[in-house]
Amino acid sequence: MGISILKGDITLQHADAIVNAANSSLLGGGGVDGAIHRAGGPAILEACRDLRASRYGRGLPTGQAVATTAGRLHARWVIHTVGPVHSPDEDRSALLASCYRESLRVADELGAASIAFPAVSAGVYRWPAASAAQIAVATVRETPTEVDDVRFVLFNDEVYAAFERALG
Ligand code: AR6
Repeated sequence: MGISILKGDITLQHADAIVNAANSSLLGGGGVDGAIHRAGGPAILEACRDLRASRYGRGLPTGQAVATTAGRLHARWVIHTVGPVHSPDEDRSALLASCYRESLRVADELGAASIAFPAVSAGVYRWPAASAAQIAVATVRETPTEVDDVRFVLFNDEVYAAFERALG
């Protein structure tokens, strides 16, 4: 498996799966979530509503992942995962690691060969960039997967630099 980092907008990626840093409602939001829904169009929200009605009436729990259509994105699937809100009082890093592990598990189930991840929790959920990057890179390295192209697509310079350092 190859891991690469790129600077830019994840909605422009061509990949089998694009990961969304969603919230439990699965009904959209700001940040990368808003960008994915805007670029991918209404089919994604429709699929999320169906998931709410069928499997996730109480929302998608933090640390889990689920796939939908990618709508108009240059991808086959969007994999929605819910990162933890960073807390200064409680170590929630296992939940952040779970987002990457579960996304790869879903990608394997789908047969995805390539996947693009944003820096889950590193925006609205306030996770410090260095720690977010370290957890993301370490978890992907440790997770057995059939996905052979893993990309981290980072939107801002600070987060990109943190991933560069984490990758070594
Ligand atoms: N492409 C790649 N990365 C992006 C893009 C983009 N188009 N836009 C933002 N980022 P965030 P979170 C980066 O806030 O912290 C939403 O409202 C951003 O700079 O999108 O997990 C959800 O609905 C940051 O580095 O996600 C939830 O309510 C990273 O993506 C909540 O925010 C993650 O920032 C989730 O918060």
